[in-house]
Amino acid sequence: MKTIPLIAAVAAASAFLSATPAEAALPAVQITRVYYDSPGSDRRSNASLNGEYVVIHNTTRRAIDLEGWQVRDKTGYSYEFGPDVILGANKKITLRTGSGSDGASTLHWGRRQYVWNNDKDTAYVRKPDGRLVDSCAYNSSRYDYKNCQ
Ligand SMILES: [Ca+2]
Ligand SMILES: [Ca+2]
Repeated sequence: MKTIPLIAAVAAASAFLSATPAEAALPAVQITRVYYDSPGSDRRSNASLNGEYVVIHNTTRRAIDLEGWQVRDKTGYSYEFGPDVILGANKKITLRTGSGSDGASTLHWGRRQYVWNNDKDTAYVRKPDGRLVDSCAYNSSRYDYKNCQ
């Protein structure tokens, strides 16, 4: 019977998929928040620029090397992670728009202008080869931030 191997393969595949139904659909590295309207008046002070940020979460159980990965907005402004940026297992990193000291959980884009529009925009995370890892779109000026996923 030639159909038996095929049936066995389908059964094995569905058993694999049902093992992690929720996780399978979500990217390993996720944008979990875009804080796009920083607190107070937008006067472009460094503190105000740093009140704008995105949070990126490594949802996996292994560390991920982010070197060369990029964060972009809808317009195409882009931030590239430098060398030695390792996002640990189940760790989050915050990318702030302004300048400051980078650390294990906070990085700075170094911009003098806002990047995340106060009404609508989309944050993207891409691998060095351009492959899309995750995106987070928002379209409301009623709120100051969007939680994604
Ligand atoms: Ca504001
Ligand atoms: Ca923008």
